[in-house]
Amino acid sequence: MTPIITAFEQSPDRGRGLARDMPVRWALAEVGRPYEVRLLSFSAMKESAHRALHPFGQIPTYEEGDLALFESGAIVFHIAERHAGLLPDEANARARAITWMFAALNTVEPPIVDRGIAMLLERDKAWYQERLPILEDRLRKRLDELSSRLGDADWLDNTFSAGDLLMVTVLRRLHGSGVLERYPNLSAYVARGEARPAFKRAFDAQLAVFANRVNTH
Ligand SMILES: N[C@@H](CCC(=O)N[C@@H](CS)C(=O)NCC(=O)O)C(=O)O
Repeated sequence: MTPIITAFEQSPDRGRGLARDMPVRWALAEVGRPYEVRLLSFSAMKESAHRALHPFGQIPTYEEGDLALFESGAIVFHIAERHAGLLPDEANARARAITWMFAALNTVEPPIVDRGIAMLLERDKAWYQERLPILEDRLRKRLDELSSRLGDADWLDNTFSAGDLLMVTVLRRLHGSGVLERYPNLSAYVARGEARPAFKRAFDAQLAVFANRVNTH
């Protein structure tokens, strides 16, 4: 059965692959599974039909037969568990790869998103100039730690896994900020992820949605 995922009809990132359908598309491409996409407007996301699938009225969701999932990390985990290619077979290596999935979403993404939100939405607040250096420091600390753990390895734990897929996805949020460039090994790590054929297929698929929208409006 072909899974159906949801994505923005008009992504605010203008096709840069930052919306969270991107890791789901990438995971499906890595394991070689075709999928269908249901595009949603911002208002459709908040309607009850979609909220039945996603309690928070967001994208992405994943439907496969009578299974409906939300949360991009849980969806990537589901895909990785059901198909070969994203988690090692050996039990301990598999557990470590899953640990990196959580680390990406729970430990590395929050300081990236906090800084991004502050810069986007809080610039006009009286406390912005005081808060920004605090957020920058928190992010620097995390990236220092991640960079020193990665060292000159290609991937976080030997072979590419769903942990790398999510970590690269999270780090891509820093594109254009100048932050990633301070860490040559993390920049190279992200570039390595983006060079994977499955990443390119997923990226092109989400970009086509944006390009199609621009061309038809
Ligand atoms: N933790 C969720 C976050 C989902 C999320 O933030 N989705 C965004 C797009 S990347 C969204 O739907 N935003 C529109 C909204 O919240 O109204 C996940 O990883 O799936």
